[in-house]
Amino acid sequence: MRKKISLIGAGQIGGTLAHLISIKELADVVLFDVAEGIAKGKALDIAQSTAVDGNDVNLTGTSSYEDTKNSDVIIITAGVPRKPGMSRDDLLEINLKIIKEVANGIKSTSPNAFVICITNPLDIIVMALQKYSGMPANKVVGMAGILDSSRFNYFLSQEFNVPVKKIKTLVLGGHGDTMVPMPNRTTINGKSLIELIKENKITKEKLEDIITRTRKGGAEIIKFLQKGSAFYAPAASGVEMAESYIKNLKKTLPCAAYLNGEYGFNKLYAGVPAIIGNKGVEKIVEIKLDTKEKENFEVSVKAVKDLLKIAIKIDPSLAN
Ligand code: TXD
Repeated sequence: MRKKISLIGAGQIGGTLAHLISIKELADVVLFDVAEGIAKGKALDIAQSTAVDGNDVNLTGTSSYEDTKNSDVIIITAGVPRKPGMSRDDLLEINLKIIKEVANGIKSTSPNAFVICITNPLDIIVMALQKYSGMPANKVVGMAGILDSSRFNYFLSQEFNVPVKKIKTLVLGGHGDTMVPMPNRTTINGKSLIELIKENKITKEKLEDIITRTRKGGAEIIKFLQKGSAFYAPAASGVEMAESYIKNLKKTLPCAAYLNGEYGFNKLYAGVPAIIGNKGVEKIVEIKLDTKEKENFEVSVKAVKDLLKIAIKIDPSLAN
């Protein structure tokens, strides 16, 4: 029987997710949105595109959680993006409310689903989603690391004029300005960036510029678009996680996962490499960090903890 993926939020990322999933014939898709017409309209449009390509999947749109029942995977993009004049705290407050509603909608209808959260501010929203839903922490993850790593990869491929496939990158930490791109773990044609600096193939300054551009990768796109934020690469990243789960590929993917002692942190979500297979997050891969990497990772986790404090002020139940 074909798998079922429900997409909570049928906006820019939700629509693109639906399209990619149908092209890959990964699963039947239910597009859910409070704006029912958007969900139904996009589902119908993409369903018609399957007839061009001959792809064998069903797509439906809905605003009823009943229709998402028994999903194998749920990908959440429901939320409000930041508008001019809005503070990050305003966004946090609104999206916390939305995520609570979503958690209530999915926990009884799809208790066994693998849940991928994309809504920002990512690390806190995924933590809140796990708490509100009470679903097992290994089945609730956040998407950010694949996107951040792919941005780092792409910028390096442009700089070195090397195909993206020949580059391996890793970005750890929270999804924000403090994310931690890892030059020590990055290789181009098998050679580490550190070696390439020694060989004068790239200067330290240029590499710093690329790291800064990676950290601000989302903002660069928002500035171009004027309205809304990136959606193609975020959707592709979400699909990679869903595919690894559905096909039990056991890929090691950087994602916001629940830490229970790993990396020295407890009961908190942060961006780390995790093996995703048909049991969800099957293992968190603990790579040995050098002093500088550890320091940067701790700064990033501290930013997540600070935002969590604000979230707890908004909703004290998140403290438990
Ligand atoms: O790396 C990452 N994690 C991210 C995250 C990268 C890019 C964007 N990221 C965040 O994803 C972004 O800041 C937003 O919080 C989400 C979704 O981004 P998208 O671009 O898809 O936003 P849209 O187009 O505004 O779509 C959001 C949809 C919209 O159709 C609303 O009607 C719907 O969410 N919405 C809801 N759906 C269901 N239930 C409720 N309560 C609800 N409220 C709004």
